[in-house]
Amino acid sequence: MTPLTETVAFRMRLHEGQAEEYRRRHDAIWPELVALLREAGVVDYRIFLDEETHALFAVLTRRADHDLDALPGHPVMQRWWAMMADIMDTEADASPVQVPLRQVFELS
Ligand code: RM4
Repeated sequence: MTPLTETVAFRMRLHEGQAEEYRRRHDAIWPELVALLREAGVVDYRIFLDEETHALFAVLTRRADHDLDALPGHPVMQRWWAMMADIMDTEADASPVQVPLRQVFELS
């Protein structure tokens, strides 16, 4: 049977000294961004910080029929990325630099 969800992970990088600010902004995440992520198929999304290296590890479970590939073109996503760009490593278009992570173990 085809699974209904899939979990992916990726790494981003926070600027040094911005942990509290990153937390603060995510505690106040815009309802319209939450709605957008949910509508695109995000079921569960967690971001962990390695305080030593400032690496952010995102673990995201999405519906197998998700529409996340359309997010970079969405104005709400673009506004969020522009707002976050001062505290994260970003690409030229202000999206965060995202390095995919390879799963090497699973117990579910
Ligand atoms: C992150 C970053 C990601 C976004 C989350 C909600 O800091 O901007 O791209 O998915 O916030």
